[in-house]
Amino acid sequence: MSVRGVSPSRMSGDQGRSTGPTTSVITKVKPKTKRPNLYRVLILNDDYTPMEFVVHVLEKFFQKDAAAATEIMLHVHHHGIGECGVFTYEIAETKVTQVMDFARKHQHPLQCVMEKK
Ligand code: TYC
Repeated sequence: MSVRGVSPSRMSGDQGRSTGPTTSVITKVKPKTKRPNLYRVLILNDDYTPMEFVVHVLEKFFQKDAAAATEIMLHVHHHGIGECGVFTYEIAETKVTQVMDFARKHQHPLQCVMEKK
């Protein structure tokens, strides 16, 4: 021990840096990619919206070809509900709004909703 507890090496300008044995802190780098929350966009059956209109919606807003759109429309017609696609929150919300606005503009009661996967 030296003057007032300061070791001799620190009295000559080492600014408090260690003069002793080297120690190391090992840090683990965690890969930080997170999977986004995903949402299903669904359409609901009703008694009034024409089948051709639903097929058109699936082609226009969900990039389905005629065969895929017809298959989804018939599934909804027979089972009451069906999936148009799976998207991140903002995209799903946009699709729902686009479909609801388009249906209202054409005075059809078609309903479109999203649900968390
Ligand atoms: N059920 C409608 C009819 O018979 C057709 C239809 C299908 C409506 C799917 C909505 O999401 C729907 N005209």
